[in-house]
Amino acid sequence: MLYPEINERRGIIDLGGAWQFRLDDREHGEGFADTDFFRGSELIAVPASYNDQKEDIRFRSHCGWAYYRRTFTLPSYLESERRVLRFDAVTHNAKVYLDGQLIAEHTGGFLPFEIDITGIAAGEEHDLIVAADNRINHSTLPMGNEGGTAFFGSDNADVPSVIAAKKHRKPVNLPNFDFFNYAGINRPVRIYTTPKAYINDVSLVPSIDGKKGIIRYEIVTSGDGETSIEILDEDGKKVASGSGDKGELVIENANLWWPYPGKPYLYTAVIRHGDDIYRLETGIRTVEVRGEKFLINGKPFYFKGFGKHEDSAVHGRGFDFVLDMKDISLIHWFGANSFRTSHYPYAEEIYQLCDREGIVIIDETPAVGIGGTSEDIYKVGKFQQHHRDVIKDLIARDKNHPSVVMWSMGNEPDTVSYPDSAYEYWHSLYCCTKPLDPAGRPVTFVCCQNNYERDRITREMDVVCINRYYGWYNLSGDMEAAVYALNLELDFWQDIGKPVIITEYGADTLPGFHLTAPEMFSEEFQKMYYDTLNREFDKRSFVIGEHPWNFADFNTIQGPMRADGNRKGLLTRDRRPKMAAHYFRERWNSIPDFGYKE
Ligand code: BDP
Repeated sequence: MLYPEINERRGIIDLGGAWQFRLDDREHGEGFADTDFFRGSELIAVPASYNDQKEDIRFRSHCGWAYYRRTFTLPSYLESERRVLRFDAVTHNAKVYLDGQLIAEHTGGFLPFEIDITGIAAGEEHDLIVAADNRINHSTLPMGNEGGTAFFGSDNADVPSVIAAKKHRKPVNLPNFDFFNYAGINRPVRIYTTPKAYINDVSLVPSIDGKKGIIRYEIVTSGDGETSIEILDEDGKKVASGSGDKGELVIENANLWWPYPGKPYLYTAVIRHGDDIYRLETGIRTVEVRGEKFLINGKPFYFKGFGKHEDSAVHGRGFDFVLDMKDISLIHWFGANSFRTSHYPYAEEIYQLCDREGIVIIDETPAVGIGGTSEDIYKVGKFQQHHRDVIKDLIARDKNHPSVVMWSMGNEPDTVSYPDSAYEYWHSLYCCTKPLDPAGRPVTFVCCQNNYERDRITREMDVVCINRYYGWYNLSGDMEAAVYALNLELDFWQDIGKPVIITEYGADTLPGFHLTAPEMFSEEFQKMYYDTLNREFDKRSFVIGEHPWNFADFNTIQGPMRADGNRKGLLTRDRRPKMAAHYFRERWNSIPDFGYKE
């Protein structure tokens, strides 16, 4: 799906601002149909999560539908244009009503959906209502822990009074994941226009042949017209062109896209169909897994970076472009080169920034928390088709970004309780993910600390991505034992012969808590923890990346294991460095992006 663009033939109307808003505790009663429904409403900012915008606990603890409403008038000069209403993300499930009619339903809270509204009159006022459902369960991604406990919850005791109280509880969301279940219209809502015959989709697949850059293209259009494509260099000079909806373009002496501090060179593809025009930035670079290496443009790359979150004060998980800009600046400050969109697809704007700033992305689906049941989740869960749809939509959205180098199908599913079911599930998902990407990027999923001998599927991924908490959740505080255990496990992975990225490791740390003898939660411990483990990773040539968990502190559900959220950030939630941030800055600035461990 193409990102909306303003140009000589396309326009955008932004529907952000203060919307009317009401929480509704009823099962989707379509309560808004009653004329009084919005009379008791409040105002809420769009785009943003609704949870932290008000001083009322109901906004944080809400479980169910929330309704948004606004009116808008389409300018009459748009009469002859095709008009599309686009939601970048409504979390998690959405229903959209225009002038009282249900015009769309969408499942999943982190990817865009759009509705052609050319049929509605220009020059007149229209009534738009969006219902957003934040409930999570065994059919949603991320997954809720139906009838169980929240991640790190304590109410799982076999105590009759607790069991009875749980039955009396009013509906609550029990996330089987460790981040706050921020909800609502989290990303922009826009109407964009195109001519009636238009460009629907574009795929650009780069490759390199000696000094030549090659771009294979495919353009999907609707309506009559001539289709063409031109490639412009950074000075606006045409370097290749083609016509028709498919073909191959050759750029002599091509400039390649390199991660920063190399130059992330971007060409602009100018696509035309009939009267329509669309411009897409594109980079020429290749990605390949060979033996124990991950190659970008044929050279072995070392991932220095983070697991992240879209999370900030007040906005929650709402789109925050200033924060994105700041985070990119901090990534450069660290001397890092990459991050994973843990644990869901991020807003499109940050991928565009990464294309320009030369930051490498591992792009993850919202499939987090698959498990948490006493029965086989792959048999009792009803998430399978949705998981496939989400992968398809994620790749369709992000396939053209040079910054995206690998797809992560999910984070920390249960792969050991029922290893055969897990194998069948993830193996078949892997097989159907591969062909969806015209560029054939590597595919992985991220495995939790588990019985790696029993886990049959992690070892089959193109890159083995493992989250490991030796010294924190395991062998807590005992770094000597942690190192011993880590090495036993690394010996196992060495024999597998694939590249391994440590996609998470970390220690909760309270900023300003200092100790002379480093113990858990102190800034000294966090630094010592990382330094100790990094020394071991450095000895292993097949460990091709380190992503500490987490870039910054982030919000979670309340619970006995979380005081004001997850504190494993190298930065505080407001982006101030802890001691370990300075440590990583020094380390990463002395590690090359390419050829480390050669
Ligand atoms: C891992 C999860 C991550 C958590 C982290 C932690 O992938 O989402 O936040 O552990 O516990 O299990 O800090």
